[in-house]
Amino acid sequence: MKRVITYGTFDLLHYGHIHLLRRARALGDYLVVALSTDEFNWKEKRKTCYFSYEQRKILLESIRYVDLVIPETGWEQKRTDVYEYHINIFAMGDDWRGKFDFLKEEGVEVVYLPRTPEISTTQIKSDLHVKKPE
Ligand code: C2G
Repeated sequence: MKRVITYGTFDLLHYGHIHLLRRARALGDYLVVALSTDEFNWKEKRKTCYFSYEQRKILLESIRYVDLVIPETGWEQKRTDVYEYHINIFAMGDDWRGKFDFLKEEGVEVVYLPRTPEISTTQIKSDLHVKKPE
C-alpha cells in the first residue's frame, strides 16, 4: 500500500487541481490532501479564499482521487505528517520544485508534477471581471 500526500489551498477548485490530484493519486494507492486552513492562507500566503476551509474540505472529499483531507496549519508540519500518515510519496506541482526535497531525509519519495499551464484562480477571477457584451 503506497500512500501519497500533497498540500494546497485548492480555491477556486479547477481542473488544474483535479489533474494534479489524479496524477498524485496514480503514484500510489491512497492520497492524503493537507488543505491549507483560512488562517494559514492569510498568515503565510497572504491568500484570502473565496470558499472557507470547511467548504473547500467538502469539495475535496467529493473528489474520487482523494482518500483523506487533513488541515495544513503550518509550513513545518510536513516532516511529522509523513510519519503520522505513513506516507511513502510526497507530490506537489512543479512550481514548488526543490522546495520540499528535505523530505527525502525522512525516507519519502519527492515528486514534482508539471502544473497545468493555462488555468489559475487569478485567471478565472480576472476573466469573470470581463464586462459581459451588452
Ligand atoms: N496546480 C497545478 N496546476 C495549476 C494550478 C495549481 O498543478 N494550474 C497545483 C499546484 O502546483 C499545487 C496544487 O495544484 O501542487 C494546489 O495549488 P494551490 O492551491 O495554489 O496550492 P499552493 O497555494 O501552491 O499551496 O505547503 C504547500 C502549499 O500549501 C501549497
